[in-house]
Amino acid sequence: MERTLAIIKPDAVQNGHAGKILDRILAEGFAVRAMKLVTLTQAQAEGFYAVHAERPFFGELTEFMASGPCVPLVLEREDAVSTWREVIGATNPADAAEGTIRKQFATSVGENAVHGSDSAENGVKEGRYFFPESEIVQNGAAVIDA
Ligand code: DAT
Ligand code: MG
Repeated sequence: MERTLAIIKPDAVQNGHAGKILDRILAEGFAVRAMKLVTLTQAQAEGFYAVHAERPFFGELTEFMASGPCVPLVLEREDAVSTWREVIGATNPADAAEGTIRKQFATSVGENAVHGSDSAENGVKEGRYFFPESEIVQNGAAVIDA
């Protein structure tokens, strides 16, 4: 089993899409191992996206991520990272395939509804950024076959 970190970003929460996105997560066979509603501080948003610190959009990105409540989730499934990346679609919603979450819910490249980790290693690392291991459940619902 592999873990990925998903975030339902502030635009999607604000626009009332969190429930629909959670339904999609479950329909795609992910087990939710941790979930919460939280408004990030600017410093927490900067820490999470530290890899993008030199990008021109870093300020815009981190201010957006701290602009309102978001929903980070630790998801588990076989091939969780690549499966979730497929379900969310391309970073820019203009390039996102039909049926992807970003195609359906993103408003712009900056405000693109959801996050997904880009590797199994980052999936674990990003999960720990939001949740201590004690808040990541190991029991509970079995993972549904895709
Ligand atoms: P992804 O979220 O698909 O992994 P990324 O890691 O390249 O994309 O970038 C992280 C976030 O930064 C992305 O979800 C939205 C924002 N971003 C990326 N490229 C951008 C751009 N050209 N202009 C504004 N925001 C951008
Ligand atoms: Mg990324």
